[in-house]
Amino acid sequence: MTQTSQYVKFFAAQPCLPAHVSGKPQRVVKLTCKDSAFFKYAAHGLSQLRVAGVAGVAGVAGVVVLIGMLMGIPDQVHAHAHAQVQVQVQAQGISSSDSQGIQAGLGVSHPSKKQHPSWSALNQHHPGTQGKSVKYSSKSKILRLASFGETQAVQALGARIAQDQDLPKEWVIKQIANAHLIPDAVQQMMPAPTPVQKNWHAYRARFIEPKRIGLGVQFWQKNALTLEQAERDFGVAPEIVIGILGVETLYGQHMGAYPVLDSLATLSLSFPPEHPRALERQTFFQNELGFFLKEQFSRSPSTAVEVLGSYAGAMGAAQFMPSSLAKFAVDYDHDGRIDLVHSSKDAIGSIANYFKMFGWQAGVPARFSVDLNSPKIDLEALLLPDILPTFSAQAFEAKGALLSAEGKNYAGQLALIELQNGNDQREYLAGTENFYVVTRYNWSSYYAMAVLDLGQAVKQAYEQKVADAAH
Ligand SMILES: [Ca+2]
Repeated sequence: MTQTSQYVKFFAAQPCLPAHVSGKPQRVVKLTCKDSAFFKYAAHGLSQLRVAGVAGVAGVAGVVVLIGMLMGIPDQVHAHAHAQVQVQVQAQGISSSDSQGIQAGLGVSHPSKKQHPSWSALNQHHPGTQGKSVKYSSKSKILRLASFGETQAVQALGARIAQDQDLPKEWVIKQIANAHLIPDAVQQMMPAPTPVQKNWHAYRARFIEPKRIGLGVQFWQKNALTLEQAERDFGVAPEIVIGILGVETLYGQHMGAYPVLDSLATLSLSFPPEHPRALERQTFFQNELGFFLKEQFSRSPSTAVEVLGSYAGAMGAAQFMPSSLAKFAVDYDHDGRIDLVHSSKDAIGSIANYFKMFGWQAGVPARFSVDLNSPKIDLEALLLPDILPTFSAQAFEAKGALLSAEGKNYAGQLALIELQNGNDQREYLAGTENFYVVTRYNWSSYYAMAVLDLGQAVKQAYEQKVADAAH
């Protein structure tokens, strides 16, 4: 594959055209490209538009059609389809097997590249770059450099955010100018010097272990009523919520020690240009900074506290980014405010609501086992859409992926999920539309597998404990 992937700005030639593909609400976005190239995947991160997935992108003669499942997103959001889109262009076709670069770029199936707290020790203090003016906040031990000040870049960013979020421009600029650069946040965004080989077994072992299972059982016992209520309200089973909370923050025990304003300002203004998707990521964080400031502005100054989170600005037990907080978080303990840091109920309800909004189907499995030991196996075709559910059970089997009896009866679309194990044998499974929903929380099939496996392990241990107590 070519290493010279480049970034080209696209503008939607037409606003999103509503379309219906395979019975699900989908949108087709047609984009015109100035470069003739082959596209496999594109457009994760339309700035205002949340593309839940992109599939079957066929690039010919400079036109790319993106089919994004935009689940649970209000219609008016689509009006922003003309927003600037950054699309990763690969000058060559890339097969699934050597698509590491693309996967890393997309954050799909490549957890080691994920800018996600699960993949880094959040609370570690990396001195990293030495700064002249070093500051420690009262609550955070994270190294911070001098504040940004009212530079031209700060003023331009502040003006844009003020407009996007309908906030007073002077106030926004002041907030950003007073934010401090966190060298570690920049460092965390840097691509790994040598690609890390993906290893599902190693990844799994970090999360599915006795301590995390035991604490999950305790969390379940303590929050059983809320978890049951969330299942009734949103159709999301307790073990799914538990799996997310366990993988994200050890049930709220590691929520991050980075001042969120500083992290987001740092990544909005000083994103490392070496990153293969620097422009897109920087735009993403600028957007998140806007949502964060909007939320801060809504608080009265007396209740405004320094919010801590991950180096990427994810907050609370559920590690919601500010835009997710604005769109999906709920006040589930009904105390009049959303608090994902101190309220387990708000965290549980918000996670369940997030899943529901992304199309979670109650009672439907997230995955099936699959047997690829068939002479007609067409692995390349099966892996092409990556984690996006694309094949009916029949189409899946026609391509040589044989399903369990339960899988054969599945009425939705499936994706073949490939899990690498270093140099050992790869593993495969059939991911359903619900599997895909789990990856909307974090765009990685390894992440989704860990969430599901941890939830399952906690559920078993919890049910055993309940059964033991009954005797
Ligand atoms: Ca609340």
